Amino acid sequence: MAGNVKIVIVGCGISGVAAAHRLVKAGFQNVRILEATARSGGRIKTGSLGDIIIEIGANWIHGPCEENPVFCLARQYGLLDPKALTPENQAIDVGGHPQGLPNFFSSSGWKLNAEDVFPAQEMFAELMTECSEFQCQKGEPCASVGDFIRKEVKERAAEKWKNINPATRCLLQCMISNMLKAECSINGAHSMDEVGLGAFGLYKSLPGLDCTFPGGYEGLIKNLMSELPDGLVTYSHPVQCVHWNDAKTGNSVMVECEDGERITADHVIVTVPLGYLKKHHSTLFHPPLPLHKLHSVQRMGFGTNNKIFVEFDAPWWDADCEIIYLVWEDEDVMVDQIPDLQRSWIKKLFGFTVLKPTERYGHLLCGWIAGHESEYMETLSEQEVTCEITQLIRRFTGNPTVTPRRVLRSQWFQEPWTCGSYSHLATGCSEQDLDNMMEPLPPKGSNAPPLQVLFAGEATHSCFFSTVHGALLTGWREADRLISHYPSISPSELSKS
Ligand code: 6YU
Repeated sequence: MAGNVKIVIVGCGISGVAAAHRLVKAGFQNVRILEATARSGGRIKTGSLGDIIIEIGANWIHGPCEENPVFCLARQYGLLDPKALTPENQAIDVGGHPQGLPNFFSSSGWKLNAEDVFPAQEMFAELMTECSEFQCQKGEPCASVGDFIRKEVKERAAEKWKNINPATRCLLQCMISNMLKAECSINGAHSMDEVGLGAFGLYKSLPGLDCTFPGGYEGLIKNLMSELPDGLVTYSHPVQCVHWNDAKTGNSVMVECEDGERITADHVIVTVPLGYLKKHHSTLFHPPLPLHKLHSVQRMGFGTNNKIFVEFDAPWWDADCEIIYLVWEDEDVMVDQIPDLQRSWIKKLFGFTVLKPTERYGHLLCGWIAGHESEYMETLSEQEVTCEITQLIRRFTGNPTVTPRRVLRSQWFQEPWTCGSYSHLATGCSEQDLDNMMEPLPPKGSNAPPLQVLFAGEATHSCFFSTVHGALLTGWREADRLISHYPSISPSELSKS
């Protein structure tokens, strides 16, 4: 029975691979993935800088613990360093925010004392926790996280920082701007003014100190793919339109590819990124998406977060430093948007993470830049980006001769099959939008054959959106939806896999 059911999966990122893996294991033999690019992995993309392995896309396993399926698979495939496997590592709970020993540099070329900026960090952390709690309380006081942070810092600083001298208070507000920019990178948003306060708490972090894949994140994809039948994926085969609810094709769905090929299937699982969906929904589905689903696609946020790798011959940061923050001393207004994009886009880069261990990575930093400033950066030549980065570092270190050896940046906004980095819940979003995102077509209440088109991908997970584990779980979710739709698959057929 399962062998006769034809399933097409659009997209070979982790959600598409996970769906195929689950279906094949359950005995479905007629599964095919159509992928627009020449590779699998999507936003999991491992690259290199000389001999050094770097991640162009997803970086960490967020919350590596028993509940995290990416951690469990990576452990099973032997892809992690021993430290990440320890119970101590799995028990550390950082609430999904950047950790690590920091260095702070200011735009006038001074290294700042951590104690001097600590009151700003402490207040910001307290406010971020409060932001996550509105979901339970309802009746949030502002529409966006950015508005709430600014309003609360102004009020609380008047009381809490009243004995701090004006120059230091000004610096603390500049530090708040820096942390807002860091949040833009974490949330994949242009500005925290665009991230909804009421729905902010829907995102759930898992315990465990974030860890990386020493041999590259793509090792996860390669291992999963090695357990799939050869030829299951057709590469460089973009899907142009999914025809559903078409009386002419009976109960089937018809997938029209860019090269003109037409493939009929009983079910199609669409895993394209939300950025792509926002741009192409009107041509990707025929008939168009139902209005409630379309409005959720439009309401949900999908922004850009890029990396700029910068390699040096020698470090200018402390030996134990894990994260470098760049604090602009003219930003006491607590903003995360740069008005003069063309001249000052680099101000959006909030800082660098230091790649460790040094024996593996040398003196390599990863800079983080989100938003429209990041999208503008993508339009510049590598030489222009290198020049800006060099000037930035010379300014913040006060060292006019420090020169990067190599620079390499990601360009996720220009990636035609992704159109950005990952999703967030924008202002006006609620739990209902995530429910709408994952709802199959035809929608509930229709008399048409059910489960014609199913939706997976990070932007369809109710609490782990924007992550690899979220995306993987949505692939499994949609595979399970189909598996339970065919209860006649006998246990013996299941055990054959
Ligand atoms: C994580 C991390 N990480 C950094 C950067 C990026 C992302 N993420 P895919 O896009 O993979 O697959 C779809 C496929 O469809 C693709 O191959 C297309 O080519 C194809 N396609 C499109 N159109 C098609 C068509 N028409 N026909 C055929 N095929 C088509 N996640 O866990 N750890 O460190 C990071 C990071 C720079 C860009 C990340 C990270 C996000 C993940 O990469 C991403 O979710 C999944 O890979 C998506 O898989 P997929 O299958 O859905 O799509 C408090 C709070 C705040 C909330 N946020 C906190 C979490 C922060 C998230 N962290 C991100 C940080 C980094 C650094």
